[in-house]
Amino acid sequence: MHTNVNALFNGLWQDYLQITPSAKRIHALLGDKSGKADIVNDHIALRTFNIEKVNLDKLAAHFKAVGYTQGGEYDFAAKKLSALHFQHPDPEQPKVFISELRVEEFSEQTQAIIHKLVDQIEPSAVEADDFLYSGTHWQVSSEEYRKLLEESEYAAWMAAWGYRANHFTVSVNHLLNIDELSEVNQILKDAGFALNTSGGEIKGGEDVCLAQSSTMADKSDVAFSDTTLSIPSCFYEFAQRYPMADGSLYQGFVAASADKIFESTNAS
Ligand code: OOG
Ligand code: NI
Repeated sequence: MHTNVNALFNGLWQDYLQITPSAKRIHALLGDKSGKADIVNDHIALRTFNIEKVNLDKLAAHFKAVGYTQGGEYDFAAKKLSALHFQHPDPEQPKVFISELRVEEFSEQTQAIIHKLVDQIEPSAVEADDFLYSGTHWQVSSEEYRKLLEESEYAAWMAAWGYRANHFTVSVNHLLNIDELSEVNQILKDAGFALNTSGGEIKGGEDVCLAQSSTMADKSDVAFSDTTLSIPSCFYEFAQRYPMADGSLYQGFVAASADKIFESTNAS
């Protein structure tokens, strides 16, 4: 496991860039419009299965090793997901949202495919420095991918992409010359980006102390065991945080909004 938080995030970022070409364009676009070269990352998100070998706790251990502690707990009944967020004592470090699929709630067929994937992971890989940006550790066919897609887009995404950040998030609060998330959305649309409109372009708002929007995921090639397909990879998110009653900015997530953000990896 990494002991340096920057090394961990650099590994995650470099891997994400390889399958998310929009990320560089978005940085250039917002950096330019806001008069600020550096974009501050509000948070990243990671996905996994709740199988002991690779469950949420196993991913979280990599963040705990660099000083993160647990924040809020979130439940997504319809998507059969549980999630936790983690934060660092240094508020300038990104927050981390980790979810896990409740595998036992799916059909026997889906469970069998998922277990077959996880069984192929070398146990020691889970604690390696690069685990959180190591991608897949298994062979999966396009047929199995399609089968998973019928029951859970999340399961299918995991089968195709494995362990990596599924998004980074621009902190709108830190942009210069841009005050509102709606302005960011307009800049993105004017530049031709497709936004996730599930639940509206802006999810949440000042009333829940967090407004969020996201692009629809880029597409990138995945070499399945039988064929190569171009499928949704990763997306970019934009978050504006508002102060709570005590005056400090809300640092958590909002389950109703997150439920829609997950859909950014749906085929559009
Ligand atoms: C995470 C979706 C939730 C947020 O900011 O609410 C999320 C995912 O797609 O894995 O990122
Ligand atoms: Ni997010």
